[in-house]
Amino acid sequence: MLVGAAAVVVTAVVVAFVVIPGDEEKGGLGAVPGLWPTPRQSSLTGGDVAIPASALVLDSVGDEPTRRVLVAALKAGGATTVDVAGPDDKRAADLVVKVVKGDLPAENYELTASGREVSLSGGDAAGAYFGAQTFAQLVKKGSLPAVSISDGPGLGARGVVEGFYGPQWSHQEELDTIAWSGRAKFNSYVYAPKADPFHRDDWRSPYPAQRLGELGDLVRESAANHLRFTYALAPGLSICFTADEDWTALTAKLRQLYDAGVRSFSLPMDDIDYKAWHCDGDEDRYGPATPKSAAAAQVDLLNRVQRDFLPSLGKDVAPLQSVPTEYYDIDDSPYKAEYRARLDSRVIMMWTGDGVIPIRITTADAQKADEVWGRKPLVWDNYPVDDFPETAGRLLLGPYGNREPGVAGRLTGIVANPMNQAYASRVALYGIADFTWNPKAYDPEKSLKQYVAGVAGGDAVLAKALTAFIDLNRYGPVPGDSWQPQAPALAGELDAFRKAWSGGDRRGAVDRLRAYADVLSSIPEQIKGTDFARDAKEWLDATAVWAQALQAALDGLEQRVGGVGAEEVAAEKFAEVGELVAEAQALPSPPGRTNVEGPIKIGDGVLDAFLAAAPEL
Ligand code: 14T
Repeated sequence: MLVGAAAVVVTAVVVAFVVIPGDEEKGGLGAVPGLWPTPRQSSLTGGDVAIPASALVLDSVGDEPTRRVLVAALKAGGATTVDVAGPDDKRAADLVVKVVKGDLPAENYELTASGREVSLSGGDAAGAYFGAQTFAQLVKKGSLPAVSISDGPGLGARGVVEGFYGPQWSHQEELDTIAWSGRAKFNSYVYAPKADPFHRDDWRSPYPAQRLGELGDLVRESAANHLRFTYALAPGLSICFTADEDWTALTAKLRQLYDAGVRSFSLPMDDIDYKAWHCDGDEDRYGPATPKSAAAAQVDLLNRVQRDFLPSLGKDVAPLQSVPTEYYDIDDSPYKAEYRARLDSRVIMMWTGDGVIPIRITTADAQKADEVWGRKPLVWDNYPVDDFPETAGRLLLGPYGNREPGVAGRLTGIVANPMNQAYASRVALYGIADFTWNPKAYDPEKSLKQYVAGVAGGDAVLAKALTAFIDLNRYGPVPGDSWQPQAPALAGELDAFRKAWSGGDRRGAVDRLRAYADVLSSIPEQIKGTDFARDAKEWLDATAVWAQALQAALDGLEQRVGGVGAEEVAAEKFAEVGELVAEAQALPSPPGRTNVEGPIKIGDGVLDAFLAAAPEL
C-alpha cells in the first residue's frame, strides 16, 4: 500500500512536470503544424479521420455558433449531410462529433479525433467554440489528422479596439473584422471610433435609426462569433459632471444602445483637457480644475454608472470600462491616486503601455500599471494604428512584438487599435491573436511566416512576393524612432550585394540582387484582386516604381561587371534611377483614406540609400 501511494505521488509529480503550459507536445508524432493561434498542447496521434458523406454532431452544449462552425467545417471537408442532435441520440453514423461540457477552465477546450469519433470538450460555451475553430482548421478535403489537443488562452480579454482617428471603417469592414476575430479566437470588440460623431463630439445625441440598426448588426455579429461587443461613449470633451441634464443625456444614450442589444459599455476619458471644466457647477462642486479634481469628477461619474445605472439596465451587463485621461504612463500622480482610492473595483481601466505608442511593454511596466490603478489594466495597444503624424505615407505591416510574455499574468487583456485600412491590419492582428492566446510560444517571425503561408495557400510565388512586400513596410514608427528595423530582408540582400561587389564577385552580386529585384517587381501583379490589395493599392503602385529603379540601377552596375563596360550607358541608367526615385517619392497616400496623409514610404532608409550610392560603386 505504501509502495502504491508513493507511485501515485511520483506519477502526479511527473504529470505536473510534463504538462506545463506552452509545452507543445506530449508524446505522439509531434505538435500539429499550421494551427493558429498556436495551441498550448497539441499532438498528432497517427493516421487520419475520414470525413464521410454524412456526419452527425451530438451537442450537449447547445451553442449555435459552435454548431455553425462544426457543420460548415464538415461540409467543407466533403460531408453532404450533417445532422445535429442532442447528446442521447442513438443513431449510427460514419463520423460522430461529440460536443460536451468538460471540467476545464473558462475558454479552455480539449479536442481529440481518432477512428470515427471527434470529441470536443469545452470548459464553457466559449471553450467549445474555440475548439470548433481549431477543428475547422484541421479539416482538409475528405479528412482530418488524428489529434489530441489541450488548449486555452493566455490572456483574458483579446481583440480589437476600433479606436483610431480619421476615416471610420465601413460597416462591411466592421462586420468582416468581427467575423475574422472569431477565427482568431478573440473574445472582445471595443467600438470607439473617434470619427463617429455620436461616440464623442456629439455624444449627447441619440443615433439615427439607420446607424442604430447597424450597431445592432455589430452586436449580433459579435455574439455569432463569441465576442463581447463593448460600446464606448466619450463625453469628456464637453460634459458638465454636475448637471442633471447631462446625466439624463448620458444614461438615455447608453439605454438606446442597450435596447439595440449592447451589454458592455465603456466611458473613455482620453485626449481631453482635464485642466478645464465645462460649467460653473463643476468648479463649485470640485474646486479649481486640476488633474486631481478632474479625477474626482470622473470617478464620481464612473461609480454612479457602475453602481446605479448599469444594474438598472439588467443583470446581464458587463462591468464598466474606461480609459483614464492619464492612460499613457505608469508614474504615480494625484490624478491616479484619486482613481485608486475611490473607483469602484469592478471598473476596468485601459492603459496603452508606458507611452501612447510604446516601444515595448514589459512585465515590470504591467505590474507598475496594476499598482498605480489598483487593478489589472486592459491594454489599449496602439499597434498597428496609423493615425499619428509619424505614420504619414506608411502602411504598418511589421509583425506584432516587443511585448513580454510575462505581461499575461498582470493584465486583464489586450485589445489592439488597428489601421484606417481594415484588411491590411490583419498582418499585425494575426500576430496579436497568436501572442494573446499563447504568449510563451509567440515568435514574431514564425507567426508572420504562418500568416503568409495561410494567405498564399501553397502558392510559393505569391508567398515570396507577399513576404517581400511586408518587408518593405516594416517600419514601426514611434515618435522619433522605429520599434523595429525597416526592410530587414532587403537590407540583408543589399549588404550581401555590397560585400560580393567589393570582394570582386561583381557578376554574382548583380545576378543575385537582380533575382530579388524581380521578386519586388512581381509584387503588384502577385498581390491583386484582394481586400488587402485594395487597402494597399498606392503602396503596391509605389513598389512597382521602386522595383523599376532598382532594376535600372542594376543595369547601370552591370556595365561595370567586367571592368571595361560602357560608362555612358551606365550614366544613362543612373540618370533613369534618379528620375524613378523622384517619381516614387512624390506618390501621395490615398486622399481622404487615412487620418494623416503624405508621400508613400517604401523601404525608406534602405532602398533609397542604396540607390543614391549606386553610381559611386
Ligand atoms: F484611448 C487611448 F488609449 C488612446 O490611445 N487614445 C488615442 C487614440 O484614439 C489614437 O488612435 C491613439 C494613436 O494616435 O492615441 C490616442 O490619441 C492621441 C494621443 C496623443 F498623444 C492623440 C494625440 C496625441 F497627442
